[in-house]
Amino acid sequence: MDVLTRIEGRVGLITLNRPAQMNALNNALMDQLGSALLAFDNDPDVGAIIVTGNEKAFAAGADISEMADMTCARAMSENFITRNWEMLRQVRKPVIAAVGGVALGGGCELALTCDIVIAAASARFGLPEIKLALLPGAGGTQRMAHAIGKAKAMDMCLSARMLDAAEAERYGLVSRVVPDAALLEQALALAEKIASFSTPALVAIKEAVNRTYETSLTEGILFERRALYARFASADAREGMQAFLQKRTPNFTHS
Ligand code: CO8
Repeated sequence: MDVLTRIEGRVGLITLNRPAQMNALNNALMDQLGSALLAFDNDPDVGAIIVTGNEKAFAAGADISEMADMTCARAMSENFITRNWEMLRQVRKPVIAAVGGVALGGGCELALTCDIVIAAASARFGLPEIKLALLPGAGGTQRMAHAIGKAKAMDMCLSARMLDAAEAERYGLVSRVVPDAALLEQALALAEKIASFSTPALVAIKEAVNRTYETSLTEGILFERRALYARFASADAREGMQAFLQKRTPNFTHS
């Protein structure tokens, strides 16, 4: 299998598993990744999802051997990239990328598609497609510019400059940098914490934050407000507020 899955507590863990190819993303891997993500998204016992690789590579980008003979006509007729990448956007629960080693090209775009990126101290991020006379094709030009601003995104895309983990954290691409050996443990701790909260509230927050990329401030604020009002119809919000007032731990039923 190119993708391994397991559940720890309320966390769905997905490990990319093509170590000999630095986890290069071919269609088979991406199809399995999409299926694994959707399965966890639909599993009521899972509250958060982690995508990770190994210590050398989160993923070194699109599989160049699969792409080398690609033609424009085939890319269009096979719906190259769109086919299995659009699935990632359908995932409603929080997804954490735990990045060790390189996240390059499509691998960097995969991390950018996740909701939170946590990086090992030795992780590196890059969009080196220019070296192949290509360009990012899974949202990298857009999401990187949103994540770190135009100047640095242009630098990465045009010069193939790589960021180390500390730079990536400083620029806002990564939310936490942890020692290499602690990556999975820290990612699981973060995911467990997130998954302990009310799943419908997490889904509402993810949807609202993502609105910022799609809409004006006025519309986004309206969207957020309606989402908050809807929370007042939920058992979990009632329980969360009662538990606070009664000085006890809330017992969320994810409803
Ligand atoms: N595709 C296919 N095979 C790869 C890839 C890749 N992207 N990256 C590494 N490999 C393979 C190597 O060919 C090598 O195989 P073998 O042992 O059979 O020769 C093996 O993995 C180990 O690689 P290296 O020997 O090169 O290991 P190094 O430690 O010297 O270097 C690097 C590691 C820096 C990761 C180097 O391999 C590298 O630069 N790889 C290419 C990175 C790259 O250019 N990525 C961008 C690809 S284009 C892209 O992602 C477009 C995105 C489009 C959307 C996504 C669609 C899925």
